[in-house]
Amino acid sequence: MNNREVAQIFADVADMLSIRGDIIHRVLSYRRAAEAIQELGRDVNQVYAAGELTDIPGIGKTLADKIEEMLTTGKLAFYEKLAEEIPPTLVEMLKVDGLGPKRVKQVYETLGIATLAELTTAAQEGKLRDLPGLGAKSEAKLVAAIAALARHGDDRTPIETAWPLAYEILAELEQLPGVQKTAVAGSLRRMKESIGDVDLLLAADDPQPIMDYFVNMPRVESVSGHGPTKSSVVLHNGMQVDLRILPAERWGTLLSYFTGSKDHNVRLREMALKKGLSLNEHAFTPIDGGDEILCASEEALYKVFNLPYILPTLREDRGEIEAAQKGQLPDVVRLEQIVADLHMHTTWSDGKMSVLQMAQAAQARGLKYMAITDHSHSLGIVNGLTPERLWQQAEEIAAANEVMGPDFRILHGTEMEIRADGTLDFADEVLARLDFVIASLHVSLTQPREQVMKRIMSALENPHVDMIGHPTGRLLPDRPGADLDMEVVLQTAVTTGTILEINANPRRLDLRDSHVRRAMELGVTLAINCDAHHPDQFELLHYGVATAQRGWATPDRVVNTWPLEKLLGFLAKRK
Ligand code: DGT
Ligand code: CA
Ligand code: CA
Ligand code: ZN
Repeated sequence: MNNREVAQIFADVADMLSIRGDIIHRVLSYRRAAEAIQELGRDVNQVYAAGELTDIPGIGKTLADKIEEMLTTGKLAFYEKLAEEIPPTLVEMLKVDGLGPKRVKQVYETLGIATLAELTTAAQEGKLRDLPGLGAKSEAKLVAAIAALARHGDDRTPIETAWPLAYEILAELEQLPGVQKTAVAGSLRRMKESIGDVDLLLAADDPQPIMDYFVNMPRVESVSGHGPTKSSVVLHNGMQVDLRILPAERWGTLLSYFTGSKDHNVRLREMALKKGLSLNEHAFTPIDGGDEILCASEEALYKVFNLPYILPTLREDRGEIEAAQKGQLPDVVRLEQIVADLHMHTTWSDGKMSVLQMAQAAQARGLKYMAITDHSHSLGIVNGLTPERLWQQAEEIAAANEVMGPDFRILHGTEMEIRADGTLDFADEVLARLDFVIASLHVSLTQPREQVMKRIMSALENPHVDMIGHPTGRLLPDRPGADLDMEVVLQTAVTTGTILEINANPRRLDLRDSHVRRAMELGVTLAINCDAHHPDQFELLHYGVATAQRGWATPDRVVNTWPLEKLLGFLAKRK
C-alpha cells in the first residue's frame, strides 16, 4: 500500500466512527493520522522499514501497529470489522454540504440508504421529507447540495495546496549543480484558483542528472514519464508534477510555451505564422528556411511581435493581446503597491494575537495602516463582540496606536454579521462611531437567491457599511457560496459606493477573478485583504493580488494602495 491508500483507510475509519457515534477524540485521532500520512512527503513504506513510524506526528504505538498491518498484509482487520456495521459507502454521503454523521446514520437505519446514488434518488422522489427533523425544505436543499457536489467534484488541486508544494520542490531542485534558472509555469504561474497539474521548468546544459534526481525524490510515489528533457511524476498526495529542462538561451520560448494558457499560445502562434515564423517551446523558426530566432527571455519573445511584456496572470486570451496591440494593456495592481490591510481578527474574537501584535507584524511587512475587524456578537461560536466589548476594544486600539507612533495607524472596525433574516448585528449609532465597517455573510448561505439577495442588499444600502467581506462566502474546493445575482450586487456597489473585497485567503479568493473583471468594467471600488487570524496569514496577500490581476484590477481602484488620507476622505464622503 502507498501513502494515499493508507491515508484513505484512516480517513474512512474516522468517518465511519463518526457515523457510528464514537467519541470525537477517537475520530480525530484517525483523521489526524490520515492527514499526517497524506502530508508525509516520504514513502510510508520506507518510514516503516526504518522503524520510524512513531516519529510521525500523531502516530503512536496503536496506529503504528495498524500501519504495519496494512503495509505487510495489504488490509486492516479493524476496518473490515467496522465495515460490517457501518458500510464504507456511507462515507461519501458526508461530502454533501449540510449532511452530518447523525443524519447519515438516520437515513441508513430508517430507510436502508447506503450510497450517495440511493440518497440522490430518494431525495428526488420525496422520500426523505417524512424523516424526523427533515422536511420538504431541507430535502430540496439536499438535492441542490448533491448537484453542487457533482459539479465541483473534479480532481483539480486547490492553489492553496499546489503553490507551497511546487515552490518547495523548485527550491530543492535549485540546489542541484548545473541548474541555471528555475520557474513554475502552467496554471500555477497564471495563479488560477485550482491547478490540474504542476508544471516546473529548469534551464541547464546537462539535464540528465537533474531528471534522475527529480524522479527519485522521496516525495515521488510513481513515475509516469522519464526522459532527458521531460519527466512526469505523481507525488504521495496524488498531485502530478511535470518537469522540463532546456538550455538557458531558449528560456523565453520555453517559459512562454509552458505558462500558457493554451488559448494565449494559440494566438501567439497565429501571429507568428503571419510573420512567416513557426513558434514552439524551442524557438521561432522561419517557415521558408533560415536560422532559428532564440529568445532568452519572455520580453524578447513579445518583442518579436512588437508587444510589451504581458503578465502571466493576464494570459488567458481574454482580450490581453488586443489590449497590448493597442497599447492599452492595464497597468494592474502589484504586490509592492499594497500599503494597508482592512480585514483582520485578534484574540477579541477568533484571532490568535493581540491588536498590538497584529499591528507590529503588519508594519514589519511594510504596511502603513490597517483595520482591526473582529466578528460581531451574533456569531457566538467565534466569540463575536457586543457593543460593550467593542468600546472596550476601542481603548486597547487607542493604546496600541500610542505605542505604534505616528508612522502607523490602526483603524477601529468590525466584521459585522449580516444575519439570516437580513438584519445587521449593530445599530446605526454603533456603526457611526467606527472607522471602518465590514458586513459579511457567514450563516445560512444556502438560502434561496431571493432571500440571500435581500440580505446582501440591506448591507449594501446601509450607508454605514463601508465594505462587503468575501461577498459570496464560498470556500474552495467544494462549498459553492451564496447564490447571489452578482450583476445586481456589483451594480449596486457602484451606486452605493460600497467597497467589495477580494479576500486573499486561497480558500476564498472571493470576489473571484471573473467577478473582479466585471467589477472593473462597472466601476466598483475594491479592496484586497488577508482576513488574517494570525500574522503568518499576511503571507497570503499575493493570492489576492494575483486574483485582482486576473480581473485586470488597477491600483487606482484598489483602496489598499491608497495613502491613509485618501481612504479616510473616501469614507467620509460616502457617509
Ligand atoms: P492545468 O494544468 O489544467 O491547471 O492547466 P495548464 O494551463 O497548466 O495546462 P497543462 O499543464 O496541460 O499545460 C501547461 C501549458 O503547456 C499550457 O498552459 C500551455 C502549454 N500547452 C500544453 N498543451 C498545449 C497544446 O496542445 N498547445 C499549446 N499551444 N500549448 C499547450
Ligand atoms: Ca498544469
Ligand atoms: Ca502539465
Ligand atoms: Zn474575517
